[in-house]
Amino acid sequence: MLSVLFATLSTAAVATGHQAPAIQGEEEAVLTYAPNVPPAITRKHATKVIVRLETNEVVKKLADDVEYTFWTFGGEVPGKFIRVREGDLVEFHLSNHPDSKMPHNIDLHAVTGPGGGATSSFTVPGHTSTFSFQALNPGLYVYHCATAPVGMHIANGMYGLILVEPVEGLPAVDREYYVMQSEFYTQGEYGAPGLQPFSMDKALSETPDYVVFNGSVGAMAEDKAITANTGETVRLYVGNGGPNLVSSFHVIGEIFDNVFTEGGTAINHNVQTTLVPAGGSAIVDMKLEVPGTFIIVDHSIFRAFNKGALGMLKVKGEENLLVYSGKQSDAVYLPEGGAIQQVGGLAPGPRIAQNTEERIHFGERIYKQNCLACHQEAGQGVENAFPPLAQSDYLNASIRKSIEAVKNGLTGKIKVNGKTYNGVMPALGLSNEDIANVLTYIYHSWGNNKSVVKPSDVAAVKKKDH
Ligand code: HEC
Ligand SMILES: [Cu+2]
Repeated sequence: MLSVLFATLSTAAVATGHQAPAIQGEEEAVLTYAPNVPPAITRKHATKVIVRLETNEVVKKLADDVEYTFWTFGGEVPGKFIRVREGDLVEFHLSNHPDSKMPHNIDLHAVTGPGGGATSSFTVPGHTSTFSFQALNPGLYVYHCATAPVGMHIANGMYGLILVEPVEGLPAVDREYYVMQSEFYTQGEYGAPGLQPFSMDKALSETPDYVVFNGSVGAMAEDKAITANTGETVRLYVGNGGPNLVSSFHVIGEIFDNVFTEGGTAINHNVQTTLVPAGGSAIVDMKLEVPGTFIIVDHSIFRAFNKGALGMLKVKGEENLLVYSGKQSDAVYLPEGGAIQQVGGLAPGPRIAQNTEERIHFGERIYKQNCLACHQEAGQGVENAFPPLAQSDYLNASIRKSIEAVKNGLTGKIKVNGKTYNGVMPALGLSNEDIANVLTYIYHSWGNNKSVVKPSDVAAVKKKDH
């Protein structure tokens, strides 16, 4: 009787495929920047894989003459590619560079566990967090930062891919590449030169100025195109960081022989365009029969020719006139150049609070979007890193000093409720109206003194040039 029960139990465990295999040895993960992919895994057992990833905030090129302050996993967008095997125990070390202004964390969709690792990996600047997980399910998974305001961390570039190879491996191919789509929301229109700040308004209305592959316009085009030879099979690990748009992923002039739909186990064949959800993936294989330049696009086509979602696969080799005899020309596919045209009038300004109640209400939203990540949900702060706003003697002593902190940022030693802080609070570039609202909200929360701050009070405090 007992043995029957045992037999049933162990069959059930095998059937789910989720029982923990024995872990043998350990190794350091090889991580790569797009469009490169770490080498295929050849070992036949599960091991402990140590992954070390650093978050840092860097100014880089978004398009010709356009720069952006990217928040990154590893200094580039997308973040480094991670490759492990089903059953591996992943020991994850997330370090946040001391120069970062923001705390960051990581939610890996390959993790089975609350938040995908987010809470366990919350890391303030100059710290390292460690957590472990077992890669139970094979597939291609997105990872991203999930620190509030989550949308902003993702919009600024915090995403990448982790491949969990199935135990039996993936079908062999000749070349593999890493392609990740995402959007950027800038205050200027597409192509407006200079360092472009993030636009929360455009992010909320899901109207990006840029839709790109691998972090910037042209990152995978012309001399940076991915390459192959005729007769080879190429595999693309395709991810979509979003934050908002779904990608209609397509390679002009090719047909995907295999698509691991949504990065999972089911394989579809002979696919022209595959949907890649925001926060999702696909693996596509194609055999290359003829030479030429194959244009990689999001087939929501204005994004390709007017917002940057255009890459190239350059294939070298002998013509195969049986497969394709026509006169080839890239010209018809080349970007139609230029910036997108100006349509419509100016965006309406932010809503103006008419009374204290509205000020508190609007201010709560500003708090959640801009302050919560550091000062926390109930204004309690983070020990030794971010001072409390709840019952803060610093805050309650002087409206002017609080305005100064938010308007101009704050550095150097300050004392809050008897404890010394010596951190950096960034100037967040909020309008006078928003600063008045957020401070009024804070003064009316968590036992503070219920002061009301007006936009005219904020205007009266001098703005520092940075
Ligand atoms: C990136 C983290 C970060 C963000 C985001 C942030 N702060 Fe701060 N804040 C700090 C740090 C660090 C200090 C202490 C600076 C120092 O040591 O000089 C601080 C200090 C303050 C102080 C004065 C000290 C106190 O506790 O009373 C106020 C007021 C304040 N912040 C309000 C805000 C408001 C309002 C927002 C959102 C609009 C905000 N902060 C966003 C990190 C942050
Ligand atoms: Cu982040």
